[in-house]
Amino acid sequence: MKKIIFLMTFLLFYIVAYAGETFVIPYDENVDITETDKILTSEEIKVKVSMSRPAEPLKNIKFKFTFLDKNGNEVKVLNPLVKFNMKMDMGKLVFPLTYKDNKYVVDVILPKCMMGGKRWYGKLIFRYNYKEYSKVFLFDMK
Ligand SMILES: [Cu+2]
Repeated sequence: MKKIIFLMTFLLFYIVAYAGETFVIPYDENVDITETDKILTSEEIKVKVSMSRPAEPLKNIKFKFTFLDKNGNEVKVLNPLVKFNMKMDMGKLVFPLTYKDNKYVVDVILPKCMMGGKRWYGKLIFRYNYKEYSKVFLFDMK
């Protein structure tokens, strides 16, 4: 019995550690970067999102983010990171962004969906002017 409890506890810890965050949004063409770069807008800051295409599972995908203030000037942000997930939980996929040549970049390798799903969601999180922002975009894998 003790062994089983130990095993169950271990399994539970494993599941919790592996579980990612899902952030599914209804389809919105304005945030679909499958074919083209998009600009995610909000009152204070705009974010241009670029991706190397086509996006394929288990292959490197390069994401670039440019942050623009109200006047369209490029600005720096704090602690930018991007999370990825599908409708089903594909695990913890969190990547901090690196500032390079006036852009925030990250190279990502995403797993292959065992259920045959193609649609991925990205959640960009950063701080700007003492506020935390999060923006969700989506794309389909090839
Ligand atoms: Cu999946």
